Amino acid sequence: MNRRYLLKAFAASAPLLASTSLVAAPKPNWHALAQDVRAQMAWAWRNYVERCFGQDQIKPVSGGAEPFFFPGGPPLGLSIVEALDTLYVMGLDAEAEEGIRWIADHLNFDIDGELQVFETGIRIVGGLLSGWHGTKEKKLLALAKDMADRLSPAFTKSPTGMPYRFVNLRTGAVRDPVSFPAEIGTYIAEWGTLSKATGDKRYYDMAKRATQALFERRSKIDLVADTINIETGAWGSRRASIGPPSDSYFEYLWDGWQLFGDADFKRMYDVHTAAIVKYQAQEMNGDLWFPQVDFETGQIQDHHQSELAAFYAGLLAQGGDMARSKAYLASWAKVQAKFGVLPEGYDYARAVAERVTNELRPEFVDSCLNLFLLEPDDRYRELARLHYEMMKTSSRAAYGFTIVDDISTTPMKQGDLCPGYWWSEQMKYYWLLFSDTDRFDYKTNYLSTEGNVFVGLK
Ligand code: DMJ
Repeated sequence: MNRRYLLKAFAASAPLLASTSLVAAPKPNWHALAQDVRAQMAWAWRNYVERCFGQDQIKPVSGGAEPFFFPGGPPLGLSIVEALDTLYVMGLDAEAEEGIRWIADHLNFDIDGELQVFETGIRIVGGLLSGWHGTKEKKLLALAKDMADRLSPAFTKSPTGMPYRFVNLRTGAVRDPVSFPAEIGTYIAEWGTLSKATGDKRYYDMAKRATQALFERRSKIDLVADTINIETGAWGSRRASIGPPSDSYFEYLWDGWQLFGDADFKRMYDVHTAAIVKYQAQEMNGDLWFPQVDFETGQIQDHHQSELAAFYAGLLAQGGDMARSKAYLASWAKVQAKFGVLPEGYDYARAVAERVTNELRPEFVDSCLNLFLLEPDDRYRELARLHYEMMKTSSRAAYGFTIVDDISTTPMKQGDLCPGYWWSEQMKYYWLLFSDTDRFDYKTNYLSTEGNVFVGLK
């Protein structure tokens, strides 16, 4: 499928969400599409195994590898850990088995090196937990616990309970007290699941305390700024944003409620959401956006919208605000229609891409899936189908799928990296949207911010 055709298809798709009636279009064969997604996953996996099995990330253009955690140090098989539950839910059992074998034989966290607590939590602890949930392989749970234990000093050594950003896996030495909401409040799903699995409540309490410590420091208008010193509690910026580096903090407030029924999380979610809707929601040219605002006055600072913020459409839906959820997804659908591939950054006031890269991002499809799970409507599948077809056009390379360095050129200029989350996120989202697989419970489920399934694999 060529780019011009896809752009036309995108343009036709944008009003779909806004209109109440569906445009009569030939109905795609969703199950055939799902098989295509599965085949692409199997192909990419084989390339990864043959080229750089065990390395953190493949470079799909050159066939090389790129570390994620320790430049020059040991890899942690990040792509394997991220892929596990995706392989499982797709029924790629031999591949999942291959991954588990590598993990059992090679993964050892007794390393004299420091890791970023947030990324390690959502990717490694989360990936191992979802792999364990799917396969019941005990070694995966043991490794998840081992890693969470090694990350714990970041929380326990902090005077406020908000974690330091880095910790040495062997010595427990901590570093960097200047942190961000996502790096402080994105633990309850992984740490809480670990508490449930091990019967040790310490993990849950640690994650909850960190979240509450941040929430308690919110401004009088119930917003948080995006930088804070975790030792002193002093804010380091005035910028409130639903995008990075705050994004998944809001997501995990809802998740603490959804996964564990903890009303404290629901209250925190409600308080922040009311403030975000009041001070940040902005309608412009018939679209809905969420600008950055001053966290104490609510005054708009800029109209930049990070692609990563597209997850918020799904979160609004989960929280029950279907109208704003659909409006926000429709705003992003229009940007897709305009560019084909979403740019990393978009200024909605000027209608220009401020950052023309695309880091092979999953957030838009994440929202399509979250809406589809609540309201199984082919419109969400259709938006995801366009996203998928365009990914194949712009990102497919010799040995897998890659980031795009410039979406504004024809053809788009490819980079050379498949980020770890690609294995855990969009491939799984496409599959779940198109396949109706019986390995997934479409009614009762939970997917983390990294797309890791902690509830719902069958
Ligand atoms: C993922 O690592 C997670 O979704 C995280 O919360 C932010 N986004 C990246 C992928 O874009």
